[in-house]
Amino acid sequence: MKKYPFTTVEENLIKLLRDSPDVISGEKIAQSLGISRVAVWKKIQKLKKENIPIYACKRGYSLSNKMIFFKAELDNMIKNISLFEDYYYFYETSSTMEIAKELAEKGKRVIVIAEKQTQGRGRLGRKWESQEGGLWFTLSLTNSIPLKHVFLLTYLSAVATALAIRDTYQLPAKVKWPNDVLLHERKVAGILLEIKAEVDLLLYTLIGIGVNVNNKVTHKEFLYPAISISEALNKEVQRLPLLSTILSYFEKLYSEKTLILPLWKELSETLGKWIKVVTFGKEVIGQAIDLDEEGALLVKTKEGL
Ligand code: BT5
Repeated sequence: MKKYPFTTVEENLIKLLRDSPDVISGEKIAQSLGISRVAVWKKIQKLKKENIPIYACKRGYSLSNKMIFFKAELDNMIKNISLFEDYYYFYETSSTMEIAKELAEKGKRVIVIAEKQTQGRGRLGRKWESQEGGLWFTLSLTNSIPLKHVFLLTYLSAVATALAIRDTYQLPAKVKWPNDVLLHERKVAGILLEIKAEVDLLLYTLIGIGVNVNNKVTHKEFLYPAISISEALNKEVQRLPLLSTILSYFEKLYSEKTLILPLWKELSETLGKWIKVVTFGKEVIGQAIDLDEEGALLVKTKEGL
């Protein structure tokens, strides 16, 4: 499996298209990159085959999605993180959970990032819309943490994501039980935890994090109203600072697990509210009052706690 899909020439070609405000001719590209026009044409055909949205017209080429992570940026990001040994980046894939699972099966602790997922998933077989412009990634951990503490990783990831959104964009992100991050009472990010365990031994954990950044979220059929960072700020934003900040909070909280639940409570949109918890075949209505030390939500109902 390749960790980065583009060669240096392809990256330079993408950068050229990204930074050009207008269509750019094949001749100009050839000159800038120091390659022949035939070579430019071949590269463009290859990138189009990989679903990079390059459009061709009589006057030349343009790129419709300007959001692509470059190798040097990702190399730099991974250098500052010790929990994960490497990254894998895809322009388009089924789901980063699938790739991360394949790598975790081989014992790899990695970060898998994609610009676009064709089969992005949520919990309980739900669909996760993952168009270009968002931040979609999965972390695979093979470290042994006791199975009974695994639940903490969902809280940890939600807190890391909310804090990173606050730091990076100065937006008042909050956490909602059990796995959401909200902005202005709408869902801006979701966390998906998947594990493989044998009896009480944890083999690996996959943590999927999806943040609506520059992607559009207009779908009315979502369970909960959604929002993106760019919608909240009314402009497109950089995603790399967000990714790096999520990872550094992740690492910090992973090594100081006692901070996780207090921080979650501080950032919580849920505690104190009247809520309806829908579980398998059962609904509980009451006031959310606290989390217990195992992460369960304590709800005060007419019948008691
Ligand atoms: C989640 O599930 O919130 C977990 C989302 C995890 C996504 C990441 S992206 C990287 C990694 N790779 C994957 O394939 N998944 C992970 P859940 O609580 O079950 O919420 C799913 C529900 O949210 C759906 O049924 C929709 O109603 C709604 N939804 C779908 N896409 C959304 C989006 N982009 N923004 C907000 N809500 C969305």
